Amino acid sequence: MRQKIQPWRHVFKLDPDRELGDRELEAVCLSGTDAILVGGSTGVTYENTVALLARVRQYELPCAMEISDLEAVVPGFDLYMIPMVLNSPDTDWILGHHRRAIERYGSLIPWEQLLTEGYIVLNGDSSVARLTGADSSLSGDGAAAYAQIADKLMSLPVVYLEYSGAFGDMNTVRTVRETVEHSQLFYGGGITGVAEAGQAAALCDTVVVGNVIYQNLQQALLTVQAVKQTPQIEF
Ligand code: 1GP
Repeated sequence: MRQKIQPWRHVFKLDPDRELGDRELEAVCLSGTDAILVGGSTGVTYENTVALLARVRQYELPCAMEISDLEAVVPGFDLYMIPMVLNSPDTDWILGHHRRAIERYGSLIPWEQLLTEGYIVLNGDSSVARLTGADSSLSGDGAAAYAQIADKLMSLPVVYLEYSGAFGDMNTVRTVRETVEHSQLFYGGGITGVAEAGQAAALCDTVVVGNVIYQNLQQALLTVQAVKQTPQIEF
């Protein structure tokens, strides 16, 4: 793996709006994953985020929050991931909410704990696509152009290919991979087992696994080693 800002290869994304039992949470946190990312597109509140953070804090792994709603920002995470949805036509999702956050919180913002993600939303049926109106009908070259805006024009630390809920087009992911030089490339979406985990891991720096935790925990746990044992293809 190339030297990246976060040495994370595998991340589990937990949704504060979904139920996960104590035993299941323990299995997730002791699975060998590199970090827990707390976030979701809908139903995330201050209360359910605090509650989930407190439970994850029983374990030693890093816990980051991906901010999607200003009202739900909770202090105490190790890191805050800030999405800028580059392929949304609504500038609120690129910098509008961000401007309001800075106006509201100003000097309270722990800048050194923030990591900006150049989000490219590629599954039109996902909640995040509906919420942001993202143009997810992009070709590989279109997605790669947005990725280069993040990587080369904006120097964002992270490019996040977000297929939430559906496994992505690996040709598109490959095209993006070929063009991203500096940003850490995250992939998330539709990983339900080791085969998909391995494919995404070959092309991306960091693989995010979400939904399957709630659908088939055993398969979810197997993705950890699948990702970690897969070498990245060098381009
Ligand atoms: C969602 O990218 C993550 O934000 C992971 O996607 O839930 O489909 O695994 P899944």
